[in-house]
Amino acid sequence: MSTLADYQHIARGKVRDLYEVDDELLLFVASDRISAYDYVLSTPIPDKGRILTAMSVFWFERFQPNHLVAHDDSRIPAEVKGRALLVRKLKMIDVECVARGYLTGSGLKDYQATGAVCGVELPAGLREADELAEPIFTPATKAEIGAHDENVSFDVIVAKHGQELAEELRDRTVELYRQAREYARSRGVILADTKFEFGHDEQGNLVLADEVFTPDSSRYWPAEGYAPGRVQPSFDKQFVRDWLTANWDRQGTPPPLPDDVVEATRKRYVEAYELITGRSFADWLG
Ligand code: PZK
Repeated sequence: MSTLADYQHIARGKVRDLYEVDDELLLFVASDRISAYDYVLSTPIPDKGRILTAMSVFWFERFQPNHLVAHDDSRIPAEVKGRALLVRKLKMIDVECVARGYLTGSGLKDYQATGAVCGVELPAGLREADELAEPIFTPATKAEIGAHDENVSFDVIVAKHGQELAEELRDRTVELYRQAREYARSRGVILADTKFEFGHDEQGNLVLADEVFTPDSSRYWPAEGYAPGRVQPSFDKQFVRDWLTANWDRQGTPPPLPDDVVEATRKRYVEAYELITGRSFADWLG
């Protein structure tokens, strides 16, 4: 058996942490923390870390090669079992690889300002949440803590990483997105966009890393009620957003969430997991 204190903490994200296990392996740990309106809320959502981990595992099983080594293993400390992944240490490529099939968020903002997203020209007249004729690659570069990732054109990725790798990142990103979107659609969910990180292994293979197709790395919308021209409800966070909109003036830090909002949101994450994977969350080893 192992304990988290055995491992050196090497990185902290908004809602997840990374530890070093040995020369070859890292421990990727998802917390129950939730972010909304750019804040990490003071109230955790019970089981969120386990649900997103289970969802990532479901998708990793479908897309190779990836960094996942094990999720049920004696090297995973008991205190994080079910919400931690043992992953292969990679040489990470510092590009946020985003695919978009629908126009929203920073993509919509850039389109409204310039008619293009990351250098990809789009037809005139598109509205919030419109589906694009073809999914597009809209890379971003990691910002300083507290700032938003910066959308950049494909040419910026070419300049930094060369034509061959840039094309490989683009093609892998768009193909992964196409496949997952088609699958999600068959389950009644719109996968609007998604973000990946890739790295190289010792043999030089381009390997999928980070978390994949979780609601923290992707926008999921219920297909029922989809209506372009307005902001779509988030599959997972809508109760939180609605409550914060009604109960917080967006000055200072957000207030703690009431129990009913926490419970409804937890239920939404379980529903998303079960709907998308066809698996029961009760069967996920905790
Ligand atoms: C790695 N991050 C981002 C993720 C955090 C930060 N397989 C890998 N090999 C080497 N490095 C990374 C990975 C992965 N995945 C990922 N930073 C480094 C990150 C989770 C929590 F704090």
